[in-house]
Amino acid sequence: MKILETKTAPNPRRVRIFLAEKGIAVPYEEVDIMKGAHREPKFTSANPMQRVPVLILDDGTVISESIAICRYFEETKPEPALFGRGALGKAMVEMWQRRMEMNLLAHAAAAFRHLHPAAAALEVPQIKELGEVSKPRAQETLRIMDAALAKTRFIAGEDFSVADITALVAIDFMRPARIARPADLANLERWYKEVSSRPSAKA
Ligand SMILES: N[C@@H](CCC(=O)N[C@@H](CS)C(=O)NCC(=O)O)C(=O)O
Repeated sequence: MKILETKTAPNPRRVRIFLAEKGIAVPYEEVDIMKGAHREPKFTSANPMQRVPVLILDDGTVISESIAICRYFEETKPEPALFGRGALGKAMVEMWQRRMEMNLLAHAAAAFRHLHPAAAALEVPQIKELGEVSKPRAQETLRIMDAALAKTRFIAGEDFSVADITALVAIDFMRPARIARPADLANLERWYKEVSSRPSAKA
């Protein structure tokens, strides 16, 4: 088993944090997406979407998409549960995970991909307006998170979950994406301090 990833990219970091929380060690193989290694035939035959991360099982089965990879490991090692417990808990995690992915990580990624000179080879063409419009949308999601975090310790409730992982990775990626984090979101800051001080955040 191995994971093809790019150490500096946000989506692989989601999987690394998830595995660190689970206490699972998987060998990683670096793919330099900035040099286009993910567009080579060998990588493309594993993942035609040409994206990292990719999990390759011992029998050659390929799983791509960060959350699909995380779900695989949730099933093989259920504790600690990171996708919630029971009907309500699982639904809450799913809801927040999707919100964090679609309304925070996707906007941070769009701002980076459409505005940052380093992403010019990845995003062709770069559309400046798409990048700019993503910034206030990401900030709006932070405000929604702040209101939720006034009531709960973690984003989907009282337990740390994959939704927190996606949110943490997205917020950290706002730095290279050059999206400012509003200073007046006290609940968000309290949560950010706690989740970023977990040992897994360094994975
Ligand atoms: N939906 C995918 C997104 C994966 C993704 O966008 N990966 C980026 C790195 S964070 C990538 O491989 N980019 C290469 C490219 O854009 O050409 C997932 O959740 O894993």
